[in-house]
Amino acid sequence: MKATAVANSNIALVKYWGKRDKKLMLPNNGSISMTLDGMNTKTTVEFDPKYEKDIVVLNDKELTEGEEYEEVVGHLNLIREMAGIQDKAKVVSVNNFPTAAGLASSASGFAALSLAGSKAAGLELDARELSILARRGSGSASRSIPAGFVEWKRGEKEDGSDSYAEQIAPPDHWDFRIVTVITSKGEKKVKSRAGMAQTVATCPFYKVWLETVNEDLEKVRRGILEKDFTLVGETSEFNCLKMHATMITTKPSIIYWNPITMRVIHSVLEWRDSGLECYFTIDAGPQVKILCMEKDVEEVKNRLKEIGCIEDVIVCRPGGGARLVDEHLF
Ligand code: 2P0
Repeated sequence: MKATAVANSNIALVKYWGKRDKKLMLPNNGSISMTLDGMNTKTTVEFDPKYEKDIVVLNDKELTEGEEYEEVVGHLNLIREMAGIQDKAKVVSVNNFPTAAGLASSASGFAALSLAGSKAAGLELDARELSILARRGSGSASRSIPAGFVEWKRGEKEDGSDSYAEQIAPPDHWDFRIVTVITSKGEKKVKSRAGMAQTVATCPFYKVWLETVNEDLEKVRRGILEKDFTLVGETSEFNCLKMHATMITTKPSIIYWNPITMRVIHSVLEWRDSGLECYFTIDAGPQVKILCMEKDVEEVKNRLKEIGCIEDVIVCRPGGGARLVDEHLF
């Protein structure tokens, strides 16, 4: 009744922004992402009657209460319900990237917890069922189950059975890279979950987001399959700007960018004008993710050094999907 899984994080090229069902974590729109090689969460889960309550240890720190603890216990409850078991569990989880870096860990975290937890509970879920289970923990986690380039379908059904992520292309399909630029290590003020709910409730432009996102999905999907970097880059950057336009125009306004974020945005635009083809995307935080081809990674890194004030730079290639491993954490 013990299992360990590793899952990589992911970055969206077409963003998930807004829910149609908060309990089932059903999105208002589909999204496309790249699974990130090397940025992962490793999680061991053991169900055993010897545990009197659920024990949760994240990055060497035991949680006993609070939002994060309740979210993990909620997910364990889902797994227990599916497996028809009552035992409490011990969960130990570590990220190999600094959580303080302001990079999403809920995607890799709930993907790893879903795979390790379901296996430890005796369930044998297929990739679709695992993606649906991961989605219940955090929407973007559904996309961390498959490898490479991934699409999470919006789905139509009210029970969410058709809202899961599938691979568009495997990791070795394309030498596309994402260079994450850490502009601030501080905690962000508004979490994605609250930010998207506020956008749906108050942004006058949110309907335009929904009207135009399917076009972006079609272009990015086609661009990935045809390895058309210009199409993927232009569409992803524009999709990111549309999402941020909806964030900025909620009440109260949510502005995730800091002055360094702006400097990197302007730099990418200048570099592109000068012939270095790269694009940017930004999530619910101040970090900038630069999209480029492998051949240009060194040049992008060199130019970033000239900007100064940047905390850190992480280069990722397309990564593998969630997988079980033999070495447990306890
Ligand atoms: C994305 N984000 O597609 C978008 C872009 C943030 C901006 O998915 O409430 O942590 O747990 O489903 O998955 C972050 O949202 O939110 C996210 P919940 P989640 O990557």
